[in-house]
Amino acid sequence: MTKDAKNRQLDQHRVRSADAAMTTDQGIRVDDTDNSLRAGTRGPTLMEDFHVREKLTRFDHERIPERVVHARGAGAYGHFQVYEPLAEWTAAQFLNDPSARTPVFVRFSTVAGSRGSADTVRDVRGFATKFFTPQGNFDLVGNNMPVFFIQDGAKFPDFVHAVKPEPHNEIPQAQSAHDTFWDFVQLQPETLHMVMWLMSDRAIPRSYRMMQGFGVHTFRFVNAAGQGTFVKFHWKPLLGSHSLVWDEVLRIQGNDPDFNRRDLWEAIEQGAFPEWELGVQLVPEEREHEFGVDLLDPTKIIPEEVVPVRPVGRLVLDRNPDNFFAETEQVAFHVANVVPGIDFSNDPLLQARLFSYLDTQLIRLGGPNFAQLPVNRPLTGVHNDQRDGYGQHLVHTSRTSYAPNSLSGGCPAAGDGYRHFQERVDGRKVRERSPSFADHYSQATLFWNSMSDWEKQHIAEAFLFELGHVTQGPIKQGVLAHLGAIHPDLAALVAAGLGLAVPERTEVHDRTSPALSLAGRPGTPATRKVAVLMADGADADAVLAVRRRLEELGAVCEVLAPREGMAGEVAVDKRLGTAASVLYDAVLLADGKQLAQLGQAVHFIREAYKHGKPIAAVGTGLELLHAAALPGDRGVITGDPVADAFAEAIGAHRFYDRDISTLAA
Ligand code: HDE
Repeated sequence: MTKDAKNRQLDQHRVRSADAAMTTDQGIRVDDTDNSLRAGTRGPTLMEDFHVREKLTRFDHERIPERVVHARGAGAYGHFQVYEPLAEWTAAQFLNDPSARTPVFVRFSTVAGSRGSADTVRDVRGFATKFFTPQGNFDLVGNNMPVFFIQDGAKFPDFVHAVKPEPHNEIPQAQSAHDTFWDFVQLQPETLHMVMWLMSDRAIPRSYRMMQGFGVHTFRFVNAAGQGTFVKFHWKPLLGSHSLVWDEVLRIQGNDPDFNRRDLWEAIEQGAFPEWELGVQLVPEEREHEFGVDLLDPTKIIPEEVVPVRPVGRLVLDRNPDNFFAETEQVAFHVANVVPGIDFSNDPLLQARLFSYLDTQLIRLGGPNFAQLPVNRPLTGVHNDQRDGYGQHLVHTSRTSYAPNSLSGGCPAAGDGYRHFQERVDGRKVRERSPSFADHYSQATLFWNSMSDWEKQHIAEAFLFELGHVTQGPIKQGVLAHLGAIHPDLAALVAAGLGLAVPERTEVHDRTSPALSLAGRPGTPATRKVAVLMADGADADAVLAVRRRLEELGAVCEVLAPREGMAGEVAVDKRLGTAASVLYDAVLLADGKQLAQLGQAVHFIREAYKHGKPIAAVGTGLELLHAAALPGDRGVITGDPVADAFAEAIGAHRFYDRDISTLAA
């Protein structure tokens, strides 16, 4: 791996004490760390035991406040490279030099859960990128959905309080399926478009590596001539956008609460570096009002079919952090970290964020010097007259800490420094929303209209699950009334499941935006996990031939057998009882003689089938397939040659159109 500047900078801070003799924090060698100093072997412990006191004090102070939102996350280093200079729109240096690799740190996260909550909950995912550019740090602090729940940052504490565990009993953890969230939704209909995304499979991504990212707000590019262009940022994963299914999610939470974190970690360790393409939607200032929505309203998109997403660069994540706390926990993103050439819009949600992130870092990281932490340090060096504070690591040697000064040169402000876009602002001070923010339904309808049949079914089922956990009838009724205004079909499906009256039919538009659907997205078997079910009697040659082909295409195969060790001549990776079908993307059945008798193996296959996963059988694996008595054969590959058809099916991800109504598994 190439050592970029950020790596070199971090190298200076890495501490590897494995072989060194133990010392206290003061550097004094420790003779014994297992026994405290006491008066006699059975006597009281002595205050003068400075080593044990220090050790316990340090332990007592290990925790810092978790993030108020996005507490649960996973990060990685990598680099970004622009394809072509974007000088026409932005002066940002890292967006104008195709030969430069800009180091990045990315942190993915869920929003609602605590730091130790499960990864695969129904939630929005954070997708925050810190670019260490030659002009300082640029943070693109986005999500995996292109809109947000509220239009004004003033509502953020209310929204977060509503979705978080309820205050009296702190239940439920990392779930929106409870009264306070849905109460907020029914009373605050600006949430509805985002709620449609949240009820869709976008909220349960298969992998951080397989989800889109969005800057959400409209930002502004500014070119060297000071000319502004509105811009919306998009990340598109090269592995395609894919999701889990809800029943699977519930089971993964028990089997592997670290499912997404582990997936990212393992892919990078195995050299399968995840990649995204950065895209921009560009809107010249004079076209601002052409789209029927207000570009400052963060609950709206500009459909890609209206303003295409122009691919501008590539992000690669190629290195795991060395220390979770030092890097992933202490990374401090801030929407206001922008470089010359990138500026804000007046989106009232974005404007509130400009205050909140700095404020939160002060309490979370214990004072104003958090930018000195290795993961946060810009590559440019920092020169100013800001001084002191908790945790000051720098030894400023100059006699002066003010500007201007005549004693030591000071730090003159540079003429070519960051210049805010000179937008003309003129208005009365009001606490009012613009009437152009008033429509809360038409894009929720657009989202519903754009879904395939199976996506619609998943959305309706998600509403049923969520509202099924709401205890107050009027809240369900309130939500249902809104669903009626989004689409009568959706309202009818949900009303039927809840046993409630269908709201009166309203007229809705029939526009679509095909880019919103996850259906039919091209896929690849690369990095997909395939469970190979084997036992002693399997035809090893047939299995290995398929396995070889899948691995050539980048898939990861794990051999599962009734016990660890060897299955015939093939090494076993895991005991069947330790694994679960929900942790794999596809199943290859390689033995039927022993496994067909094993309930665990039969359950494994039936569950994989229920979750739409490709299944292939070779040799006596056909007997196992037979024993599983699946109700259909969509995505079940048995004919010869198996390998390529299986690989294609894995790339297609899931067979959502299977009839699973008779499967109890
Ligand atoms: Fe955040 N958000 N947010 N947010 N947000 C935080 O900052 C906040 C919003 C997002 O991996 C906090 O360091 C306000 C939108 C991500 O470290 C906090 C408002 C979007 C992350 C905060 C919003 C985001 C955060 C918590 C409404 C998508 C995790 C800890 C005005 C575009 C970054 C922290 C990481 C984190 C405030 C709305 C994305 C409290 C006040 C919209 C990805 O400052």
